Amino acid sequence: MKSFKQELRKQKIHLALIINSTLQDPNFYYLTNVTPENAFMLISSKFSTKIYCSPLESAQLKSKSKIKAFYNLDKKTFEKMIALIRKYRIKKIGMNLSTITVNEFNGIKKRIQKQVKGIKFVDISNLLRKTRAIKTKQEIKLYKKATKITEIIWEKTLKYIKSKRSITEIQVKEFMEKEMNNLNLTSSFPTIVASGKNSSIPHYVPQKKKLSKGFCVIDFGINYKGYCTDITRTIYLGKPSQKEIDLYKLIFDTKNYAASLIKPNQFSATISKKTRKFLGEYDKYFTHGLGHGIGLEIHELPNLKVTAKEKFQPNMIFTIEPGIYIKNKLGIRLEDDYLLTNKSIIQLTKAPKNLAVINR
Ligand SMILES: [Mn+2]
Repeated sequence: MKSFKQELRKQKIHLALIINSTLQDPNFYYLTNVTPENAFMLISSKFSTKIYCSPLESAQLKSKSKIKAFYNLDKKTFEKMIALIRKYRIKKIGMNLSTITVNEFNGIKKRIQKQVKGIKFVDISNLLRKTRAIKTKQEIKLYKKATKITEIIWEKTLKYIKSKRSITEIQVKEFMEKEMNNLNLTSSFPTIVASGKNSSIPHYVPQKKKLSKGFCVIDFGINYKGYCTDITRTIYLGKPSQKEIDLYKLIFDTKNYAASLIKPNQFSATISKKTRKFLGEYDKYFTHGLGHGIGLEIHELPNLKVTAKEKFQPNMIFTIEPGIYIKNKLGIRLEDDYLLTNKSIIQLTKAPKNLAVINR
């Protein structure tokens, strides 16, 4: 909240209007620690933050939130907001245009502009994204725990696959999600289990189909107290050739190489370009970005790709996930979660150096 307000001041935005309505804005939770279903929040450097939501929700939410000014969302709310806008001479309102429908935005804008002549609206989606990209101490602590749990789930999954003579992709996915549920957690996105030729499809949807011989790519993450983890492990069923072992090693080394380059103030695009060079002739089989920030959403800033504009900054948490995909043949991807401090890069999860081989 503090750094968000600072940014608002810098950009001379007198009021931010954060709304949970048809679409939920993750920034509502980020700024308040609660997620009312239907609510809006007024944030300004000129007065203390106010939340308007249903009285059915407010009593319970108030005890969980740092914000104590909860008001009923009713017919009078709009008039109250107009009164505040007038009282504090607000000229510019910031709204997150990434999490509001076009109709809702146009409706609000029209209603306010009718009452307050000349008032301007600006999009603050990027400002919010930039604020969220820099994690707080509390968020970092939470991520250390979340990534540990993610690795424990992976270890259990590997044991489970080893223990079964024959098993389907869906069964692996279901096992993982059951393990998450046992811990009162959910997956941060649909778990990917792609075996054999299917491993060459980066966003493959697991099928009721027995794990075939060859590489098997498993990409998953958990949602821990609102925060997403995201890791990928590649294992091998059967007996890998030396060439296949070498390809796994190439991806492992590529991930380490990328991590070794990342330092505060480095351009993200430069890291991606250098890493692609490292892959040499296999660059053409690396068909997606190098990684992405993680947080309340599974894809946040920074973007790790050749077209990214941003620089790395201390306290960013992101994934590095090189992969190669050879159509109808094989796919290999390794993905770990990293924290950049002002001194060094800390690997929060650790993909194994040696390819895990399951005899079949
Ligand atoms: Mn990812």
